Amino acid sequence: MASSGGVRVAMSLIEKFQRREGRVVVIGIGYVGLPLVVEFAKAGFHVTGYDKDERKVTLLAKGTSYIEDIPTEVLKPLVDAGKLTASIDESVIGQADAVIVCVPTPLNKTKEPDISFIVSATDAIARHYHDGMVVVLESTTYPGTTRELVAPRLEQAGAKIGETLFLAFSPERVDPSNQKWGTHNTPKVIGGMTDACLKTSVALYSQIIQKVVPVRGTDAAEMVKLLENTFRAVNIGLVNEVAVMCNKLGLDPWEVIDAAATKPFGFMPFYPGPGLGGHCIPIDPLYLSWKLRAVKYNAQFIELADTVNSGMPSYVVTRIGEILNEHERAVKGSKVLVVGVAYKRDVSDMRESPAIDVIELLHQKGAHVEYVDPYVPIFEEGHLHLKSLPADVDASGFDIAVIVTDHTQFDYSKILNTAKVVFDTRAVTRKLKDVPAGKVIRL
Ligand code: SAJ
Repeated sequence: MASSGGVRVAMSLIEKFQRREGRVVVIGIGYVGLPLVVEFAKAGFHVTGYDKDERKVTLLAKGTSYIEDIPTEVLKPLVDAGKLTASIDESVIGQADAVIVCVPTPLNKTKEPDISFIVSATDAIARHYHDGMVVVLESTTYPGTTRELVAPRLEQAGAKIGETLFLAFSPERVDPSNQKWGTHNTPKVIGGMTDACLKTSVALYSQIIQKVVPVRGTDAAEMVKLLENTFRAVNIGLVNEVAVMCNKLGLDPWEVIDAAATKPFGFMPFYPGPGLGGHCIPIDPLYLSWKLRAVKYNAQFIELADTVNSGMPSYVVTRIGEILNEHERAVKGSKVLVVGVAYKRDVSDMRESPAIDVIELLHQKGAHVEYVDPYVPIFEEGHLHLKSLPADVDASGFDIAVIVTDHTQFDYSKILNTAKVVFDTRAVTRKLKDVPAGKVIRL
C-alpha cells in the first residue's frame, strides 16, 4: 500500500494526465513508438520521441513519416504545432512525467533473448530519474523482465517503486498495415508493479486508447503478449503439419481448412505456408520457452511449433525437387523463379522471411534462382545478392515458378500462362479459373 506521500505523487500525476498536461517521452520511435507519439500529441500532450537513430529523429523533427501506417499529413501538423518533437539527446527524459519504452527485443545468434535494448533504455531513464515519473515498458519480453531487471536499475537511481516512480508493463499490439485496428482502438493490457503503478499508467493510456485492460502485475502483462503470439505460432505450426499430412494422404489442405472454418464455433482458421516470418511470431514464443528453461520446464508446444515452422522452407525445396523430377529436371542446373520474398503479403519487411531459407537451400542444391517482389527491390542475405525482376515478369524462361509470398499486386494469370509449372505455397491461385491440369501444384 502506497504511503500518503506516494498517494499524493500518484494523484498529482493522474490529475496532470487527465488535464493532458503531462510531458511524455517515448524511447524508440519505430513502428510501435511512432504511432504512440502521434496518439499522445493528438490528445494534446507535449510528446518527445527519443531515439539513437539520427535518421528517424531528423525525419520526425521535420514531420516526415517513415512508417507506412502514419501519413506525413497526420504527422506534420502535430510537429508544426509544437506538440510533437524529436531528440537524440537522452536528457529529454529528465523533463518527462511519463516515459514509454518501445525498443526492439530480438533473438541473439543462439536464439536466446537479446534484452540489451531494454537495459540501455532503462539505464538512460535511471541517469535522468526524478521523483514523479511513470515508466511503462512496451517491448515484448519474457515474464519477469520489468520486475527483475527494470525495477532494480531504477531503484539504484533512487526511485521508490510505487512511491516516487510508477512502473508498469503494457504489451504493444501494433499490426503493421492493419486498416481496422490501430493504436487508438486496440484494447491495451496493462500490469503495474503496485496498485499505484497500475492506476497511474491506466490514467495515462486512458487518455489515448479506447479500452484499457488492467491485469494483476507486470509478469501477467508480459505473459499475455507471449500467449497471443505463441497462439499464432503454434496454430500455424499445426496447419503446416496438416499440409504435410494432407500431401501424404493426397488431400488438399486448403479445401480441408476452408471446410473446417465453416464451423461457426470452436474453430479458427490458419493457413499453411512456406514458413514463419516476421519479427514477432517466430521470436516471441522463444522468449517464453527460454524463460521456462530457466525454471527447468520444457515448453513443448513452442519447441515443436518452432521445429515444424523452421522445417517448412526445406519441405518446400523438397517438393520443388519432386515437381522438377516429374518434368525430368534435376534441381541442379534448373532455373527457378521465386515469386514474392517478403515475410508476408503486401509488406516490404524481410525479417525472418522463409524466402531467405528457400532461396539459400535452392542455391546449395545448384539451382539458378531469380526472384520478383515489387516490395523488395534488392535481396541481400549472406552471400546472396539478387535484384528483383520486373513485377510483370514473363516466367517462360524458368523451369518452375514458386509462389512464396502472395502479394496482391502480382498478375497470377500471367505467371500461370507463361510458367512451365507453378508451385503455389500460398494457394493464391485457387481463385483462378481454367487452370490447365498439372500446371499448378499446391503445398
Ligand atoms: N502465417 C502463416 N499462416 C497463417 C498466418 C500467418 O503461414 O495462417 C505466416 C505469415 O505468412 C508470416 C508469419 O506467419 O510469415 C507471421 O504472420 P502474422 O499474420 O502473424 O503477422 P505478423 O508477424 O505481422 O504478426 C503481427 C502480430 N502483431 C503483434 O505482435 C502486435 C500478431 O500478434 C498479429 O496477430 C498479426 O500481426 C496479425 O494478426 O496480423
